Amino acid sequence: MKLYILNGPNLNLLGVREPEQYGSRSYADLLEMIRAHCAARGVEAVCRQTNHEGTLVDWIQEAYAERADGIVINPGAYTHTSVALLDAVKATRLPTVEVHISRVEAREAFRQVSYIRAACVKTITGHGLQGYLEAIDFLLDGGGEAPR
Ligand code: CA2
Repeated sequence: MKLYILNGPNLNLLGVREPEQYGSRSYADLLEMIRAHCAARGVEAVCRQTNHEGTLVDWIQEAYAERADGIVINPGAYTHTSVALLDAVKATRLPTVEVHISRVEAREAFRQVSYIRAACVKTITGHGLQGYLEAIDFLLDGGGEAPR
């Protein structure tokens, strides 16, 4: 199996600031956690981070073209603004899990809106970096039926 693990804007800054919100571990730590977990579970993980909305759209389309089995995505602030990401996930019909490190539902009103959520099979919020591993397990353990 092959999963795409996509991260949006500023997530490369993890551990640099706002530890009360996002913890003290770095993006490199996150990559290492995902690498170890996927190796243990025997799944290939393609991990990417970008600050650009269109690049996330390109990678969602790439996951489809490469016949990936699912996507784990933390779209960062594009969660709250991007119809393009919603359309991309809808179009590919790949089972997609939305992950947020913080508990977005307990933060500012604008963070409680998620456009991409309507196309996702699951949303995990507030579980820190562990949330990515839970999303991977969900997809691997049969939760990956595409919505429709
Ligand atoms: O909780 C999450 O995972 C978020 O997707 C993170 C985004 C935020 O815009 C979403 O509302 C919720 C922001 C990531 C920014 O990460 C930083 C890390 C260190 C220092 C500053 C920002």
